[in-house]
Formats: sequence, structure tokens, C-alpha cells
Amino acid sequence: MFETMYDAPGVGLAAPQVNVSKRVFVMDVRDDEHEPAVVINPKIESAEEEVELREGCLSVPGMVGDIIRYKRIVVTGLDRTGQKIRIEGEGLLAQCLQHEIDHLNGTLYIDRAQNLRPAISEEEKEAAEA
Ligand code: GNR
Ligand code: NI
Repeated sequence: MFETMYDAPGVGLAAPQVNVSKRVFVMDVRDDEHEPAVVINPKIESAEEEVELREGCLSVPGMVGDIIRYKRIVVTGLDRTGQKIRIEGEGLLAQCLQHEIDHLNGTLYIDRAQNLRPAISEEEKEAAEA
């Protein structure tokens, strides 16, 4: 399967997805504000405001669904050197943090998502509209 997160079109990857039973994940939302991060033993300190978001998962290829997530969250944990870190974020960052922490707890978005459906690629969408 994947050897690094960049082998797949993902923004995050949790250890259990690659058969490592440890509470650790990597994340790179690929925007200008946020550096890639390794987070060990993450803990959600606070979370606020629920929103329904479209979500997919590398462990459930080709599907998407709608799931209720918190809009903003604060997560603490350790970085790859064992230093304490605190990540505060919203948008895709907040969604990804919740998704990866779910993986560590054995939960997949499909356990809670509504309207689970095949993901349609941009090419397929264009073809359908043509
Ligand atoms: O690549 C991924 N995209 C994504 C999009 C919306 C919400 C969560 C994610 S995480 C996912 C990669 C993955 O499955 N990580 O566990
Ligand atoms: Ni996932």
C-alpha cells in the first residue's frame, strides 16, 4: 500500500491505516499557513460549533459522505521530538484533526456519515454536464 502520505492524495494519515497500532498521525493540509505535522497521543482540548462537511478516507477508496464535525478545535499532543504541541484550527485543518483522531479510536467516517455515495471525479462531472 502506501509508504508515505504523499503516495496518496491525502491530507492526513493515521498509523492504524498502515497497520501500526500507535496513537500517531501525520498531517499536511497543504496551505501556506500550516506546516506538515506529526502528532503523537493527540487530545482534543476544546471544540466548538457543529457543521456538516463532505468527507472521504483513503481507507474507504472512491466514496464520500456527509458528516457532522466541529468547525474549530484545539488539539494538544507531542511532536516527533517529544515536545508538547498545541494545534488550533478551523476548516480543513479542524476536519482533518478530527478524522485522524477518529482513526486512532477505531472509528471511520462511514460509521457516522449520511448519504454515503461514490465519489465523482472532476472529469466525470464534466462529462456528465457536457
Ligand atoms: O485525504 C483525506 N482527505 C480528507 C478530506 C476531508 C476530510 C478528511 C480527510 S482525511 C483524508 C485522508 C485520510 O483518510 N486520512 O485518514
Ligand atoms: Ni482516513
